[in-house]
Parts: sequence; structure tokens; C-alpha cells
Amino acid sequence: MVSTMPEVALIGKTNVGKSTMFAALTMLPVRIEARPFTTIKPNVGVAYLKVKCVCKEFGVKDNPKNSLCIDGVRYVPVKVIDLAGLIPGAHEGRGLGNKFLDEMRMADALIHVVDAAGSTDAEGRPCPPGSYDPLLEVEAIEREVVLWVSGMLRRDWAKTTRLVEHGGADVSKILATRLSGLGVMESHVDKAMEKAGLSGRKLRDWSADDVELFAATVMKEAKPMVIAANKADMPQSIDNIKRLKERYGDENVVPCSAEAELALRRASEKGLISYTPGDSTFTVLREDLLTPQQRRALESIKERVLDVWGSTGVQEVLNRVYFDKLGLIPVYPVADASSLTDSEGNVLPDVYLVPRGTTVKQLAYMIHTELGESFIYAVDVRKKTKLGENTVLKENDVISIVAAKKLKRK
Ligand SMILES: Nc1nc2c(ncn2[C@@H]2O[C@H](COP(=O)(O)OP(=O)(O)OP(=O)(O)O)[C@@H](O)[C@H]2O)c(=O)[nH]1
Ligand SMILES: [Mg+2]
Repeated sequence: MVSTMPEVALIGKTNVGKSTMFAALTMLPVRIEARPFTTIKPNVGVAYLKVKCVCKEFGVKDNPKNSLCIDGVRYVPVKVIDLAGLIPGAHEGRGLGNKFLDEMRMADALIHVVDAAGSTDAEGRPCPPGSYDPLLEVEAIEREVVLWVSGMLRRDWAKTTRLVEHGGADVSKILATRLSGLGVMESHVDKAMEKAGLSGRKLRDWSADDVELFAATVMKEAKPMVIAANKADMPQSIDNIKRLKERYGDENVVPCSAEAELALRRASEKGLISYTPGDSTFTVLREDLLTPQQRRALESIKERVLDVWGSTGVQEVLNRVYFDKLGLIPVYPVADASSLTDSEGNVLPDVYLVPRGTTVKQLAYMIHTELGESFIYAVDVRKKTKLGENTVLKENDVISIVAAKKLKRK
């Protein structure tokens, strides 16, 4: 189950723009430098998903509690972690080693930041743009993660095999237990074994390649991922992004410029421009305060990023991960179906991100165990109809839960 504040980790080769993207997403001042291994300890912050709020549809002025609403757009907080960068061999301790991997264990999803302009080599050292192939980078980094996971499995493979063959342990259960620190569940293991063609095979017959294949497949199941094709402001990225999309699928690759997004958000914060993350344009508000350098930078962002890609892509990456990959939908629980308020009179106080397929009763449990336990029925506030406990929630549902016990809060 996804916790109330889902978590996403930024992973990738060193020096590709992870911290720049983190800074743009969270507006936290973190160290950004054009050299490998700038980030040593992970940065943790809060970013906001952007969804169209239902307040305008209902014609109400809302008072959000767990989120923000600006001009009819709901900003839903999510946790973001910016990790130390990787280089080949990291799983064996090269560079900053594999400690980073421990830090991403509980992430619900991953954003793989890639230098799409090919301006850093395999080790993350700056090189002439276009001279390194980002497709190799994606393969190399994914391989590090797989080798780390398969290393974890292989370490006690003999014991695992014994437990299954002599102890009668269930294969899926034991593999899930071995990887439980990574958020891997039995359902992920089952799916991965099936997809890798390993279902029914005796563990002792698995080759090293089989273990690696399983590790790769189970990670795909347990940690949905989007590729952020960064440095899209550099012209060398255009052809590479086309190739990345061909190789990994349009839905898995989002062109972005973290640097452009950071510059726009900072300029907006200073009141120099009006810009909303995710937009395809910005408006200069204080032409008089812009230095010639800032003016040139803004022009370049317009020409090289917004006019080419339609946005900086940073907000899109985040939304893509949560809504497409994790399959979450926003729903708005309220206590009072007629006033759309909680018990304190806040209009449309909360938005919950729930996995597609969640029922109204499951939502009641997410809000409060007591609400789930004493659930009687729910009300679809929009249609003013009663919903039974097994009714599956739809995107943007506004739901009031009627329970036997009145909760003190909400
Ligand atoms: N052209 C361009 N440069 C960028 C972009 N994003 C980041 N950079 C530059 O890339 C360099 C590395 O940025 P960081 O954000 O520190 O990279 P990182 O991936 O966090 O690096 P480590 O923490 O060292 O692994 C800096 O010089 C950034 O200014 C981008 O969108 N376009
Ligand atoms: Mg960094």
C-alpha cells in the first residue's frame, strides 16, 4: 500500500543533474556542481504533484489541509530523495559505492535521471556534448542496480535453496522475504518469475544469469521507473531523446531540463516572471529588474526548451511516475456531503492518492481504522448516490463516508 506521502527517489549516473532536478522540485538549496560525486548524503524534500482540483466544478472556495490549491490547481505533496550518483562498479563499492542503494530501498518509484545530451562520460566526467551515448548510460546504471539486487540474493542463495528444498518453504515467500527491505512483495516475485520464465523451476537449477534476470524483472515490478532525459536544452540531446524513446518507449522517457526549471522557479519566486511549473510559457513581470544575462538566459529557455519540448518536463516526470506508473488517482473524502467539509468546516480539505481499484471501504480504512471498521455506506457527492463498500473509486471522486461511529477528527 502506498503511504499517505508517497516517496520517489532520483537515481542515476553521477553529474547528470539529479540535484538540479531535486532543487527545482523542492526549491531547497542543495549543492550542484559540474563534477562527479557532488552529492554525498541524500537530500530529502517535498515536491508537489499537480492535479486539476474539483473546487471549480463544485463552485466552491476550498481550504485544503493536506495539499495546496492555487487557481483551481491542487498541489499534492510527495517525498523526493536525491541520491548520490553512480558509476560502473558501484555495486562493488566503486565511486561512492552502493550505500546509495540502501537509501532508495523504500521509495515507491524511481526517476532515472540521464544526461541525454551525452555531455558526461561513463564515469560522469564532463566530455564534449554528444560524445557519450545516453543509451549506454541507461544500460550501465540499470545494470548496477540489478547486480546489487542479485548480489543480495546470491549471498545466501545456498541457505535459501535449503530452506525451500528441505524446510518446505514457499519459493515466492522466501524470495520476497530476502528482498523485503526493498519493498518487494510476494505478488511482485510471482509476476517476475512468470515473466522471466522461472516459475516452477527448482531454485538449485537457477544459473547466475537466471538470478540476474529475476533481479531485473522483480525490480521492474516493485519499483516503477521513468527515465528523465535531462539536459534537453542542449541541441545534442534531440537525436538521443528520439533514440531513447525508440528503445524504452515513449511512455517511459520524459525529455526535461532541470536547469531551465530551476531558473524559471527561482525567477518566479523573485517575482521577475510569472510561471507555473509544467507550463509551456512564462511572462516577464519585471523587465526593469532583469540583468542582460538573465534576459538572455530566459530567452534561451524559451527557444531551446519550451518551444522545442512544450515544457521543461520536470513537473511532467513527477506526474508521470505517480499517475501512469504507480497508477494512483486523486479522490477527495469529505465528512459532510452537502457542505463538502470536514468536521471543522474546511471545504474539500484533503486529497488522497489511492491505487486504481481501491474501494470506498478501503478508503475509509486509509482515513482512519475506526472509520473503516464502522463503515455503513459511502455517498458519491457528485451524483448524490449511495455506494456500497465494494464500489471502486474513480478519479476525482468526492466521497463522504457514513459510519456508525463519529470520528472526533475529520
Ligand atoms: N545544460 C544543462 N545542464 C544541467 C542540467 N541539469 C543539471 N545540469 C548541470 O549538470 C551539472 C551536475 O548537476 P548536479 O545536479 O550536481 O548533478 P548530480 O546528478 O546531482 O551529480 P552528483 O551529485 O555529483 O552525482 C551541473 O553543472 C548542472 O548545472 C540541465 O537540464 N541542462
Ligand atoms: Mg547530486
